[in-house]
Amino acid sequence: VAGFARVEPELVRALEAALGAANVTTDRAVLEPLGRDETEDLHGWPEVACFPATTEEVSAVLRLANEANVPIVPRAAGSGLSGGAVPVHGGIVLSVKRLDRILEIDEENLIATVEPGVITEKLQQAVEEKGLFYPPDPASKSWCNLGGNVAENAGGPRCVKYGVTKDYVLGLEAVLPSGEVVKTGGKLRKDVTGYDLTRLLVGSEGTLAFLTKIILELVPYPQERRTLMAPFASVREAAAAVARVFQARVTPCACELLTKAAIAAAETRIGPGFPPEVSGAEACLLLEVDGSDADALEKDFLRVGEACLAAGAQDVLVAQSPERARELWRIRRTVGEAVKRLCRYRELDVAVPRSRVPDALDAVDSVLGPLGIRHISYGHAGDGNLHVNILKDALPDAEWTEKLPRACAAIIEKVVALGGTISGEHGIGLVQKDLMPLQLGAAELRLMREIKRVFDPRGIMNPGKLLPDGEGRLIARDLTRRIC
Ligand code: LAC
Ligand code: ZN
Repeated sequence: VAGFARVEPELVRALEAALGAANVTTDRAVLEPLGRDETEDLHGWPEVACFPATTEEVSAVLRLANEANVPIVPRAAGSGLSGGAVPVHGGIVLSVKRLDRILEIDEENLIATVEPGVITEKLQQAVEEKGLFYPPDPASKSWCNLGGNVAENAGGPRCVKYGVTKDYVLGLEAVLPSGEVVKTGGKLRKDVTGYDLTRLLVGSEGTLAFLTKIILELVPYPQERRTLMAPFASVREAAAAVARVFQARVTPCACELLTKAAIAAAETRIGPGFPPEVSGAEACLLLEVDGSDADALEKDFLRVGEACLAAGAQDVLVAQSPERARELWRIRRTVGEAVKRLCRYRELDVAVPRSRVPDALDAVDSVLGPLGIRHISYGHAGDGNLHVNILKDALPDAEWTEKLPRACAAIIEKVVALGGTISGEHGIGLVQKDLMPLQLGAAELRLMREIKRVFDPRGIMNPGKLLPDGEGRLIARDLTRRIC
């Protein structure tokens, strides 16, 4: 894609005419926070921010941007962890802030229709009041937006039983860079008419279109739940126990692996909260089972606990009340943020088949150990999804910059060899795009580039994200082999 145009005063005036002057700003104090998300070390500057309130207004902005060849960066809450919302080429940040209505909770069809700016937990609370459940629960659920969740195909602890965001999106309304409005899917659980454009747009990280309406499937709210913790004497044992839990033929609604360092980081930040037997152990599994039948749940709960003990757990502790369970989950949800405040870091978000979680952890150790680089890894082990936080600690800047890309590439090569993937839930965005050729072949990458061109011929939608910059411009494979 050739260079983009700058945002000229004439374009700002046209945007103001379309949205009203109050909903368009070039004020640097407003633009500054819109230049970053939750990914460390990244900051861009949008030239102008737009706050549309209707699909028609979104369409007007996209049409103007496309005609002027100016980048559009869709923006929801900015909770992303791969730099997807960072405006690296300037241009227009197009916010979902005023598109924040729950349009309908259809209790006959168990379907919600929302605008992209609705806070995830707000929808969850609204449907829960009606005995319904929207399960995907990213750690940032109290402030992230459904539009961002759909754009990134967000996950979370409960996805191990209930599936990730894409499993709930039945339909979308989206605006193409041309300004055309497209509708995909509908209030339909069965719909095989043509290519599945819904699935294509989910997880497209704002690089294809701007989402204006989302149709989401709901399920009955599971009234009963039990939360348990199993401490282990080693990370390896805890990791190996994960597959054993599922072999007991129970699907827990969460199966999280936490290491001692991960727990310590969270407890240092918000105060102690885990039982001492757990915080003192090398690692633990945080598990939850849920359902609507208390007796059946009790059986599942016992099977999970027994599977942990059979796999070598030092103990199995049960949260005594819903309040206690909530406290444990609050600590779990703080881990990511707490680890990221320790020092400079780079996070990988790999996923492997769950039985390979111990091998994935070994792979990380085998690459970082010899380099003397520490990592804090934790996450959705039941999904085989680990957040590997590689810590800079006191490593000099030059060494960090030199070693980090090769270490990341070496880890990803090993993960891919285990049947794994670069990103389980945080997306590719800016920080992982150069790793893509380690997993995808030339044909797959070509298809993705061509899909991008069909939706967005001028390349204005969230430029610089998801796809690697140039064919073959990657860290040489031999080089990565050399260090591991
Ligand atoms: C978590 C987020 C960071 O699982 O995905 O903590
Ligand atoms: Zn996560």
